[in-house]
Amino acid sequence: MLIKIPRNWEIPEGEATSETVYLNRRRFLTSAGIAGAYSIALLSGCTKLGENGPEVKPLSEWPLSKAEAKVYPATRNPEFKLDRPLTDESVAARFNNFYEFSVDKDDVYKKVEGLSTRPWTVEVTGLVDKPKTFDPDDLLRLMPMEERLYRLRCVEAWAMAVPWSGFPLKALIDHVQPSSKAKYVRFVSFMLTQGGNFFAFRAPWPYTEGLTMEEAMNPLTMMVTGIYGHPLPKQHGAPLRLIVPWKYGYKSIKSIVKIEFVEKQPATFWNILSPREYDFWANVNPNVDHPRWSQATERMIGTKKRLPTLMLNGYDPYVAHLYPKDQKG
Ligand SMILES: Nc1nc2c(c(=O)[nH]1)N[C@H]1C(S)=C(S)[C@@H](COP(=O)(O)O)O[C@H]1N2
Ligand SMILES: [Mo]
Repeated sequence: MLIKIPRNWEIPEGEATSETVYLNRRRFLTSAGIAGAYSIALLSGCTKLGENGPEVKPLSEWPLSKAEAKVYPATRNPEFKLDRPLTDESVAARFNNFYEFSVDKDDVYKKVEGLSTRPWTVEVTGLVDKPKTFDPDDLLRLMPMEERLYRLRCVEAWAMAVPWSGFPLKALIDHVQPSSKAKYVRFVSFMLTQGGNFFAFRAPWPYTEGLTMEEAMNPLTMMVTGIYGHPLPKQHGAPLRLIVPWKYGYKSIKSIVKIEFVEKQPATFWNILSPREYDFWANVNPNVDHPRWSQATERMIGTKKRLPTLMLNGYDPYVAHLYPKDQKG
């Protein structure tokens, strides 16, 4: 029997605080999007996919390119220790924010299949002396690859802890030699025409993000090509994404095609959509609530556990000096 279930009922506890509630209530969902969202709600209401649902193909079963076979698994950097258990690979793989594909989280891993991640190019350009376009496999050969255990905190008050493989963004920045005029770095994801098979909602696509030069050069800031000792699967942002562990997850842009060095603070995806809710800084701060929910605690996905939110997601020894007090959140 088909019953119209209010969408919030099937959102797991802790995820009723959706980044997209704003969008759902306002003008951004296309009428097709609304119909689509309702049928997805009904389906998942019955079969309960997602976070605790059927397995995905384990990463160890995916084929590797020659360059990938040489670097995975990358050596773990012992400096980055966790205060909590790692999230299971299959839990993280079935609970994703990737709005190019879906406004839900539990079906992203299926919807990304149509995205073609090979061949792929990453253009590094703008105010740099040596602009260059990279094949992601070249980066594996050129860059100092390592593994780090990081916490990732979404602005929606859920969190995970995973091993990322990649290299410090600084290593890439050194390679292209920015001019002294460069004050910000702008990151751009692929255009929807390149594989977005579900036009989730009208928005300022492609997804874009930005950091100050100082944030980009901080040793914590990583360009990520892998997870759990294997190349990134598409739902986590293959072939190359950003990870900025002290900021809310929306800064950690996936499937990057362009990195541009610019003079002015760039416009960014969520900040354009809802500046009051998603600021440019997005620094994790338990004391600054989102206008629609508290940020004091977070739920570890795959568990019912809530943990206290850590200032700057627990990375304040590395980055607190970057911010005046009032800019932390
Ligand atoms: N291109 C792109 N990047 C993105 C997003 C997105 O919708 N599109 N969502 C962001 C958000 S809100 C979060 S919380 C993280 C989630 O990363 P994960 O699915 O690998 O856990 O990706 C970020 N990067
Ligand atoms: Mo997020």
